[in-house]
Amino acid sequence: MTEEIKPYKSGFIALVGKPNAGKSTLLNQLMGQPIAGVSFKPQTTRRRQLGILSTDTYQMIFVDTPGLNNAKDKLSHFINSEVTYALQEADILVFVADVSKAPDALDQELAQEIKARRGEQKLILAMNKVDQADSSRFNHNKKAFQELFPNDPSLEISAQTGRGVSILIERVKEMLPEGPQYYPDEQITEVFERDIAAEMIRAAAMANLEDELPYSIAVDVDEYKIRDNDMLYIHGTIYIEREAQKPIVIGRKGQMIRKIGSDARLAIEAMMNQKVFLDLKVKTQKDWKNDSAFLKRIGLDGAGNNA
Ligand SMILES: Nc1nc2c(ncn2[C@@H]2O[C@H](COP(=O)(O)OP(=O)(O)OP(=O)(O)O)[C@@H](O)[C@H]2O)c(=O)[nH]1
Ligand SMILES: [Mg+2]
Repeated sequence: MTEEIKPYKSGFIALVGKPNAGKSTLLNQLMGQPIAGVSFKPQTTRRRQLGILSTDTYQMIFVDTPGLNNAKDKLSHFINSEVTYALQEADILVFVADVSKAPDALDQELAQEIKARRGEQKLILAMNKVDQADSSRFNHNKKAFQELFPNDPSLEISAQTGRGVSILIERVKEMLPEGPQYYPDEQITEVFERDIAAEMIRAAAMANLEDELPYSIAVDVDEYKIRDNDMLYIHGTIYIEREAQKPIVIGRKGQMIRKIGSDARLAIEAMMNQKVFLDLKVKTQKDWKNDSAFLKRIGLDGAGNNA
């Protein structure tokens, strides 16, 4: 008797949705470990990042994307092109919705855009943050989101607690097309650890700084190495747009930069499972959001080329 051999399945699954919906939190939950920067402020993610889940029978390549925005600078142009690229490449779309709030104009715009561009792609509506929403509002919001995607399956999840996430994986598995194993078993992302460290420093800065300042920040890791004592030594530079922003990032007697540094260090230590020494500096880079050479240097230019 011959045993039936099931074909290997694989595919790209884009996590899309409004800024702050919980896409990166979901990516970390799907992977069972933190690989993407998360903060409570919108627009934390600026570029695409893969989370690769491999088994003997399938490989799911989740693509975390930045939330779309409508600003006009070169950085925003890059961010939006990252989303477009992920949408084009994906076999399956997971629309992450924050159901603690009703869908707004941006949700509708995104839903329209997806409807217009989507060909054969399957879609799952992942109604996120169900741990948070109170039940009466939640039912109302849930229905409103389902009306945006009337013909697609939906499910409730909490990216934070993990509720519903294994069901999401099951659904994705059913939808996954036959395909090759694109990445080796042990590879979990395509981004270098030092780039993830930079994202975690930026997420910590975003979480600690108020108002619009977080959007003026870029982070570059200029040194990343293991020292003799087995300590990971990281030197990062926080770039701001204007000199006047410097004292805010540094804070009174350096309090702010120390807090950012210690939050970021804890996040990187959790990711790397290793002791980290983190040294941070603050520099001004005038109007960097429109400076092509600078954007290229820190990896925020050239959509589609950095996979
Ligand atoms: N209560 C609750 N909070 C959540 C959940 N998922 C995400 N959050 C929080 O929502 C905020 C935004 O999460 P992110 O994962 O950074 O959101 P994102 O969609 O990646 O945001 P951008 O990168 O800005 O597009 C963070 O404060 C998360 O802790 C959830 O299931 N429940
Ligand atoms: Mg994100």
